[in-house]
Amino acid sequence: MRFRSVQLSMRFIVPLALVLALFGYFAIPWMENLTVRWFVRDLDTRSQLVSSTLQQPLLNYLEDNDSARINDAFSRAIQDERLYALAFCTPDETLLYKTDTYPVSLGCSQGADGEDASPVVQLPRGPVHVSSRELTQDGISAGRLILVQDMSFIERRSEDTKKYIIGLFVVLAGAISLITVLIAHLSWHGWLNGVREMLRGELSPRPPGPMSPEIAPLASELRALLNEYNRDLQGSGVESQTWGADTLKTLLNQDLAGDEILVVSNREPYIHVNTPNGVKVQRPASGLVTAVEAVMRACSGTWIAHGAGSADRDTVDANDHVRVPPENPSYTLRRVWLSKEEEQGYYYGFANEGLWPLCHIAHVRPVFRSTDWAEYVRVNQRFADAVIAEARSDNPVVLVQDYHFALLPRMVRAVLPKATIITFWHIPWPNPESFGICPWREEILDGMLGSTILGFHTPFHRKNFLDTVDRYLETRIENEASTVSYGNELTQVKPYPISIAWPEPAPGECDVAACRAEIRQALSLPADQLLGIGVDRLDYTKGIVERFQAVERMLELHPDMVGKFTFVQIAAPTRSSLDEYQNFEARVRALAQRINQRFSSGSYLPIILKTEHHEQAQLRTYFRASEVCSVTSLHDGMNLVAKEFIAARDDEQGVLILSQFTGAARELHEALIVNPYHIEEGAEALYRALRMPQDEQRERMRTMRVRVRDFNVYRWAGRMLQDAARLRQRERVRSRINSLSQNRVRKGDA
Ligand code: GDG
Repeated sequence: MRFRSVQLSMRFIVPLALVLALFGYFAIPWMENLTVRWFVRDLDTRSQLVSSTLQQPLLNYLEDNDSARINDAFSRAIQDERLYALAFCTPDETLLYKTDTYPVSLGCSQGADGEDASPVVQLPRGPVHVSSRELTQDGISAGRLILVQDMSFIERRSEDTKKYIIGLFVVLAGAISLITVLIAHLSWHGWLNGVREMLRGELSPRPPGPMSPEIAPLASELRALLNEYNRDLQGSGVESQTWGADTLKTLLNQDLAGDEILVVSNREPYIHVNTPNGVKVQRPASGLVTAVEAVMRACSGTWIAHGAGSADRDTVDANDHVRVPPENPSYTLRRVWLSKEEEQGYYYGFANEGLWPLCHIAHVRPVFRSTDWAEYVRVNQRFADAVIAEARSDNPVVLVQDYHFALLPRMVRAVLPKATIITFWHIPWPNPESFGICPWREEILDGMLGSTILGFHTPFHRKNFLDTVDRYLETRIENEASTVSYGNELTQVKPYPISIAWPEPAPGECDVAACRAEIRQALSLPADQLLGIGVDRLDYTKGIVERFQAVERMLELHPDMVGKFTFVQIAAPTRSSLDEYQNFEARVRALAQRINQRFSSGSYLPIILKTEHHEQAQLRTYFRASEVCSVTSLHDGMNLVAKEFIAARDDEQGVLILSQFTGAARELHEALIVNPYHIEEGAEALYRALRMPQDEQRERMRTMRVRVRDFNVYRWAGRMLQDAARLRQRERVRSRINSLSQNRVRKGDA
C-alpha cells in the first residue's frame, strides 16, 4: 500500500521536477540580463548627478586655467568607490585633463557616438560604464567631461542573485514535492479506508454519515465483484447450482447410488426429557445440530449420538433406536449411553477443558489430564463400534462431527477400510505452536487422518491444520490438490463453510410489525423502544462481556440513547458443571447488574439477560423484532446466529454487528464488522446501527440475504458429498482395474 502511494506521488513529482528544471534553465540567464540592465540605468543616473555637480566648478576652473584645482576636484570625485576615473576633452577631442586611473585606450572618442552606443566597455580589468557630458558656457561648448564607473560590483551582485534564485528553486521544488507526497499519501489512504469501510461495513471513529461521493458509485460494483470472488474461492463446478433439500436427495440417489449415510456427533438432535407434564422433546442449542439436522432430514440414514436426556432411555427401542423428527419421522437416531465417568472425562474433561480452549483463542488455558484422555480414547472407540454395528455395508458414508471424535475416523477405518469418512471440524484450528501444547497431538492428528475428507469452515483453519500436520507428522502434503498423504492413505483437506437451511415462511408466523409489538409487550417496553438482540450459548468464546461493555460505552457516549435502547441477551446454559463456565455466568450476571444499576430509571433497564433455553420459533420472533443483532465472538468457527438473523429479516431491515474473528465475517461483508476487544468500536457500531438509514439497511441486508440463501447448509453438505462421490467412483474404478489385472495374471498362470 505504501508502494502504491509512493508510485502515485511520483506521478506528480516527476512532471513537477521537469517543469522546475526548464523554468530554471530559461529563467536564470533572463534574470541575469535584467539585473545588468537595471544597474546600467542606475549608473546612467549617477553619471548625470556627478557631472551636474562638477559642471560649474569645472567651468570656473577652466576659465581661470587652474589645472591644479581641476586635478584636485577630479581626485576628490573618484574617491567615491564606484566612480573609477574622470577625464576632460576639449571640443576638438584633445584629452586635456584626466585622473591617473583613466584608461588611455579610451581616449576622447568614448561617449561621443550618441545615445545609441553601449555605455559598457570591456577593459582588461573588467567591464566599465563610460558616459560623457557636454559642458557649455553661454551656449558655447567648453568640452566634454568623461566619467568611467566601475562595474565589477554588478558582476558580484549578479553572481549572488543567481545563487539565491537557484536556492529558491530548490527549496520551492522540495516543498512542493513534500506537500504533493503528503496529499497523495493522505488521499490514497482516505480513499482506501473509505472503500474498505464500504465493503466490510468497517467502523470508523467518525459519526455515521453518508458514503463519500467518490466511493458511492463504486459500491455496488465492488460488492458484486467481491461476492463473485468469494464464489470462486469456495470451489468450482457446483457454484451455479441452487442447493435445496431436493438437490441433496437427488445427489445421494444419483452420485452416491443411495449409499448409506451415518452421522456421528456428541450432541443428539432431539432430547427427550421428563417434565411434570410428561415426556417432552427439546432441541439443543447447538450450531452443529442446527446444520446437520437439516441435512439428515433430506438424506435419511442413521444419526449416532450420546443419549443425554432424562427420558431418552424410555423412548428408544431394543436397538437404542428412535425415529425422528417426532412430528414427521424421516431418519433414525441411535443413542449411545455413557457413564458419568465417561461423560466427565471424555466430554467435560478432554473435549471441553482441553480441546475447546486449545482451538479458540479466548485466553482461557486448556487443561489436559491423562485420565480424561483415557476416557476420550474409550468413548471414541465406543462410538466407532456403534458406527460399525450400524453399518449395513462395508463401505458406508460416515459423517463425523467435531472435536469430540478426533480418534474415531482411524478406528472406523481399521474395521471398514472401504468406508468414506468425512470429518467436519466445527471449531477453529489453531496454529502449530498453539496446537503443540496438546500432549497427545500426534495421536489426534493420526486419528483425524483416518478420514477420506477433512473439512474446516475457512481456508485459514485448513491452512493451520496442514501446517500442524507438516510440523508433527511424517506426511507428504500436496498444497494445490489440498491432500495429505500419510502411510498408504490420502486425505483431502478442504474448506466447506457451513450455513443454515433457508427457512420457509412458517404458517401463522407474525409479520415484522406484529413480532415487534409482541416482543415489546412481553418485555413491558414502549412500542417505539429500540431493541438489540444477542443469542448464544453461555460460553466465554462468544464475547458476551465485551458486548455488554460496548452497550455501556454507547450509553456513556450517547446519553440520548439512555431510556430509548434496550439490549436483550438470550444465553442458553451450556457445560454448566465446569468451573470456568460457572465463573463466566457469574461475571456476565454481575456485569449486567452493574450496567443496569448505572443507567436504570423507573422501570427502564438497558440490559435484559435471559439465561434460559428458548424455542427456535421464539428466537426468530426476537430476530424479527430487533433493530440490531450483535455477534461479538472472540473466536468462532462460523457462527450460525449471524446467518439466522439475516434469514429472519424478510423485511430487509435490521443491522448485523459481526466480530471479525468469526468465520461468518469472511462471507458477510455487509455486516458492521468489529473487533470485539475494542469497546469504543463496538459502542460506535451499535450507535451507527441504531441510526442507520433504512435504505442503507436494505442494501446491506438484501446482499447478505442472497448470499445466505444461496450458500445454504445443503450446499455445505452437498459439496462434501459430491467430493466423496468422486473419490468413491475413483476407488471403484481402481479396484475394478486391480481385479481385472489379477484375473489376467491367474489365467496366465493356469
Ligand atoms: C459450533 C461452532 C459453528 C442458541 N440458543 C438457543 C439456540 N441456539 C442456537 C442458535 C444457533 C446455535 O444454537 C448456535 O450456533 P453457533 O454457530 O452460534 O455456535 P456453536 O454452538 O458454538 O457451534 C460454531 C457451529 O458449530 C456450526 O458449525 O458455527 O462456530 O462453535 O443455531 O440459534 N437454539 C435453541 N434455543 C436456544 O436457547 N433452540
